[in-house]
Amino acid sequence: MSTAVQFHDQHPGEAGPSFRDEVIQGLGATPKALSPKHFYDERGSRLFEAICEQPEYYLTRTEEGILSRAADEIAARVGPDSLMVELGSGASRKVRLLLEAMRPRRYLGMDISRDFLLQSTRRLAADYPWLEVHAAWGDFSRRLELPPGIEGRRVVAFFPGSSIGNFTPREAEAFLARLRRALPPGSGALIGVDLVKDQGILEAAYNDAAGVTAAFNLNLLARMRRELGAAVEVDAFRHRAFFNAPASRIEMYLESRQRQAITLDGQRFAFEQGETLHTENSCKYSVAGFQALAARAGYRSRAVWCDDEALFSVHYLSS
Ligand code: AVJ
Repeated sequence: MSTAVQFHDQHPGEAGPSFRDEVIQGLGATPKALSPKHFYDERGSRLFEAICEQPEYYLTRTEEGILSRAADEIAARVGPDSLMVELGSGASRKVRLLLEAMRPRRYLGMDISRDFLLQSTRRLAADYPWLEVHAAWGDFSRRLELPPGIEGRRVVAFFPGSSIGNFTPREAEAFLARLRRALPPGSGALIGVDLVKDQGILEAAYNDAAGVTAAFNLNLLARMRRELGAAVEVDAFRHRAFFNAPASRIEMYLESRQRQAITLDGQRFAFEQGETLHTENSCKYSVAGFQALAARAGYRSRAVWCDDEALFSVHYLSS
């Protein structure tokens, strides 16, 4: 097998995921809000990797521990000769914990951050010469279909990191139903889901002492300036993250320190002092709550693995 990565554009003919349009729409909305998918330009993807290393951010290391320990069991459920599709593959780090045990035939990484995706999948292909590696650049919230020429009898979608928490429960259910229809019947899904827990632990994970999460959040404004030429005073905003217990989610905001405006394409978006731009929801589930959601989406829950402290869960579902 060559170490070349086969590249696929999921939105051919389009200008790329529409950051500009969505910023104009989101800043014009009441209340102001923007999808967290826009965090992940190259710099944002790197900052996210740094978040994963912070001592307060228990999610990554806990999930990695679960995957390492369950790799053989997961492999037994999925079976050999599979196609593994990773949604939001980022640095393609977690899949490495499964590859030797699972021995899939093909790996397809899907991500919105083009250069980051290419670098990561190239490294993966170099490190696993027996694996056929594909990279699909796109926004999987808009397009989930497998690129042409990639099929597999046994397909498993790998959606780690609790990225599914970025959807509201309603959206997550619709997304899983769409995923089920996009893949051949009998396909599996291996999904990492962060669990509800003590509010202090949750809030610390999104307010790390080193300020990496703050930098990640504020990078959204810097990205507007870099990529769109927006006039925006990044330092005039502050990072906010807290647990909304009734909604069972962490909410992140950029809060304006003063009365000011962001200008983009001749349009002026005014902020009052204290006014916020909502940038992320990160929903937290109980094991049973997530299994019920998956069932509503037409999936059967086949197995679930957790760490000893019940911080995080990994679910194996099949259609
Ligand atoms: C990638 C969506 C799982 O919600 O924990 C980390 C993103 N935001 N710190 C999360 C994130 C702030 C992360 N997910």
